[in-house]
Amino acid sequence: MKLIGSLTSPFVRKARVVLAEKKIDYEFEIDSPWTAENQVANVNPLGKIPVLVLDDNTVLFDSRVIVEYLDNVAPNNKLMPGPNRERSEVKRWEALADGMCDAAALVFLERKRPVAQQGTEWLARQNEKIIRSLQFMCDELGDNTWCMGTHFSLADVAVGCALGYLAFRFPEIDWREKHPNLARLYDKLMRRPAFVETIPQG
Ligand SMILES: N[C@@H](CCC(=O)N[C@@H](CS)C(=O)NCC(=O)O)C(=O)O
Repeated sequence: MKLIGSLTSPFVRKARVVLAEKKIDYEFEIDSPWTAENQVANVNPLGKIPVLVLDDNTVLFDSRVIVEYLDNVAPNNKLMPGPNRERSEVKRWEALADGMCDAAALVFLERKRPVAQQGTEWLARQNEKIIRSLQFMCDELGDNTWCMGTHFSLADVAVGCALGYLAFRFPEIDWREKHPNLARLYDKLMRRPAFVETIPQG
């Protein structure tokens, strides 16, 4: 199978971390919808990454669909629990982490526009989503070892990718200082090869 994506996207990182945690071989094709002459829209009409191309050329997107597929394609190192209630909790963590990344990516893009054209209220609205999400993550994690308690899961992968993206693009948001338990979680994740090998760069 082939994964299409960039070295900076937190959604692509989530898919790459899951591929590594599950020890699944894949080809990584670097492409980004923000580069000239990119081919992303040829495989995903939404023009977004990541995209997973299966061996029979079936195309999967978005990242949540991809990681759920990957978790089920190999029985080892399960990242999503079977029971409905726990599974929904993991998916809620993932929705929260992804939603925080959506807001952060919107801020990043808006800030690239000329200052006079930037929507101040709209930027503040996105920033509030980020700040609230961090607080929610902090409260829910508490003193637990992992997001779901004692078991490492997709929730930790998603949260780790979101925190890593903030650290990469928004060093001024000091979530480490404000939320030491999130820093502890991220540091623990950064001891895993899957996270070390996918640190955002570019
Ligand atoms: N919900 C999607 C979000 C993917 C996404 O927004 N990817 C960004 C890169 S970080 C992208 O491709 N943006 C291009 C665009 O919005 O046109 C997923 O989880 O895969």
